[in-house]
Amino acid sequence: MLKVISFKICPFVQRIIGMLEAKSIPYEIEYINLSEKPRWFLDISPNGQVPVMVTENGTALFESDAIAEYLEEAYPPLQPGLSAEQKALDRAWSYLGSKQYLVQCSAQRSQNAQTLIERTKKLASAFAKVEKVLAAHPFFNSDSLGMVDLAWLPVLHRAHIIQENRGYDFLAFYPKTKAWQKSLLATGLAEKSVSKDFVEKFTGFYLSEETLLGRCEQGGECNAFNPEECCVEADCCKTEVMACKDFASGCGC
Ligand SMILES: N[C@@H](CCC(=O)N[C@@H](CS)C(=O)NCC(=O)O)C(=O)O
Repeated sequence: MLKVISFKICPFVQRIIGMLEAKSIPYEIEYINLSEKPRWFLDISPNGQVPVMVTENGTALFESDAIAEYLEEAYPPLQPGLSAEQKALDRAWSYLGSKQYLVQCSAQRSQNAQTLIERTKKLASAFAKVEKVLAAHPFFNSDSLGMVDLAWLPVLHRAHIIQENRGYDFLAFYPKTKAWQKSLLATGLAEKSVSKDFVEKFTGFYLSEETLLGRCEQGGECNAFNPEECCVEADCCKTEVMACKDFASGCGC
């Protein structure tokens, strides 16, 4: 059976588990402590990072993009019959998604408003790109789930948890992306791709007293700002650190 070496709140792992679940491929998971990586893990993981996926042949695959592409090639495809061009496009949109994982992690860990604004802006520039190409399909470019959907699943799932718990919505100004998020969440893959205690672990780390989002109260003053209308036009994000309450009026201008 395939084995995935994992860390509970890692978005790169979530994408891979999402693929395994979407394709109904049996797998097992072993969680490790990243601050005390076991010797056996370091021996099989060139970068010392999760996910690592050990195949049926005992080969340790690493790098989530490579693992996702392996799963799509080695098992029945999610969307059969795609042209080489379409596959290349899907990979490109998937890479754009996986590049946002660390951007989102750092936005969620922001300790003050200015940092949250800067980091939300970075994330928003990726949402603006997908917003332009999303059409009238429930999923990224189709009526059925594909590679791009799974690459963005961790980002859209985490944005949803933040919004539910704190009212801060990274997608507030991207209605098509929001609809896409809704379709993805309706598949149930978000829950299936994480551990049972994921929300607790995730909010414990990203919504702790140490983070600005953690200190903002649900239904309180912390609203998402519109980076396009507010920051680009009014250039107001150059202001110094703002308090949580400044979000109430967009980005405080
Ligand atoms: N480029 C890697 C990134 C994976 C990654 O950053 N994993 C994090 C956990 S989310 C990790 O293992 N960090 C431990 C470390 O870098 O030492 C991939 O796509 O698989």
